[in-house]
Amino acid sequence: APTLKERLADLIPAEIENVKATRAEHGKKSFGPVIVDQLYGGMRGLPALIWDGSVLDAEEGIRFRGMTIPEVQQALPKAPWWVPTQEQVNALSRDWAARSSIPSFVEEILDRCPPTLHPMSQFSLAVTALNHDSAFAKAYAQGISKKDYWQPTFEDAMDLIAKLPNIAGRIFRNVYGGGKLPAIEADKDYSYNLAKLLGFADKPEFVELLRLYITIHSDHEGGNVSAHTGKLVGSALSDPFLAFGASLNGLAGPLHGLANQEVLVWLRKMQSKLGENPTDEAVREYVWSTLKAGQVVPGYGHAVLRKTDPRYMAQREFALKHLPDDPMFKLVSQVFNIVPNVLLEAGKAKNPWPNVDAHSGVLLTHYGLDQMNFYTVLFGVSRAFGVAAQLIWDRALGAPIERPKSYSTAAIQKMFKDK
Ligand code: FCX
Repeated sequence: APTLKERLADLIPAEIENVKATRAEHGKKSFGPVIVDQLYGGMRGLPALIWDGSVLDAEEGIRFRGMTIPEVQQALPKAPWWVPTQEQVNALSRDWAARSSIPSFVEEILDRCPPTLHPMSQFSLAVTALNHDSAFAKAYAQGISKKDYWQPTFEDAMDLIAKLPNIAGRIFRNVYGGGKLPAIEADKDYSYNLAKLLGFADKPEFVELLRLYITIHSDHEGGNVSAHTGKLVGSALSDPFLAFGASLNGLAGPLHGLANQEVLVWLRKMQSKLGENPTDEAVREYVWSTLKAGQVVPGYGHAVLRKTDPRYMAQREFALKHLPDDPMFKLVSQVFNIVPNVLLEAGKAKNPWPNVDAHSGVLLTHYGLDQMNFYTVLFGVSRAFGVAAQLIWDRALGAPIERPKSYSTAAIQKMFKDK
């Protein structure tokens, strides 16, 4: 059975031809007009990127290489991302374990961070510092040919993914205690090892949760802030560590990945204000008070989705199966019944439905991982899979440096003066 790298080496030549043929046949075709509002409106809906790992449909949600989340769960009951056979899963797990240690200077950087520095900032520092040993940066300095870029990119991508549990585990223990980091086990899968480094390996249900968590957070097509940032920075031929470090800084924003932390903070505040078992009316008023204070309801709304996020539903199903009576899950469900109506009534949000972040924190809390400002680190570990995969493809297919055109307001006024 081929390794992941051998499989890629097989696929790349045909994909290069596929892209060539697609461009030859469709390269000059238009997607329709670009309107001025899209320049002012955060490029919403602007067709601008190629991203092969996953595609997001506004109604249906995410598909990974054509598969919905339930289909992925069906195909891979233990949901270890790509690999079809158990033998290949094991080989990949062993490969990641062998690559998992981080340089001692990176350990020192983390150990010197004050525990008050947000875990995401620590995470980004450490990932950026891994560029010290980048195979791509080294090969580039030695004059590697463009057609071979993907190979050291692949090595860096695998190193990146492999080293994240040790980085995340070290940050977790430095900030919240829990003693010395245990060793990664080469005969166990990635999620088990991540759980172990966080101190949760004795909870099989938590390990199962991490498998689901990592899969559903791994990729959400190319236009979201973390994915696009990684692709953009990678397009300058910055190596995968520099590119993914930049992704993490975007993921750390409250409108993106930090929302999972914000949701828990918001729920906790609600609990302390309203007490246990609040009435629907009290919750409704609390939601309104958030909106009236000029704040967003975290975990609700989406730039692309217009239905309940299937990533939310997958987590809800997990909760219904494993923790139906958890009081915080009950509150999350109650909020699910109330917030969409309030957002519709308020009339601003284009999508009143919950996204992935509305549910993840309550599951982690249930198993004792209640350190809320660590949550986005887990999102970041997961997102590495999607970003790293696209970085490999971008280098394999010779993606050029990104350079969209910007305009000044004066230029727009002049351009459309008499139109
Ligand atoms: N609560 C209150 N107001 C909301 C809202 C929410 N949950 N969602 C959108 N709105 C508001 C916007 O703030 C905007 O107000 P404005 O006209 O005064 O500027 C208006 O509704 C229209 O925004 P809309 O087009 O619907 O949404 P955007 O594409 O601009 O933004 C996000 C999408 C996700 C950023 C937005 O819905 C939001 O802020 N949600 C809360 C934060 C969150 O959950 N983020 C995580 C998203 C995601 F899944 C992830 O990346 O992890």
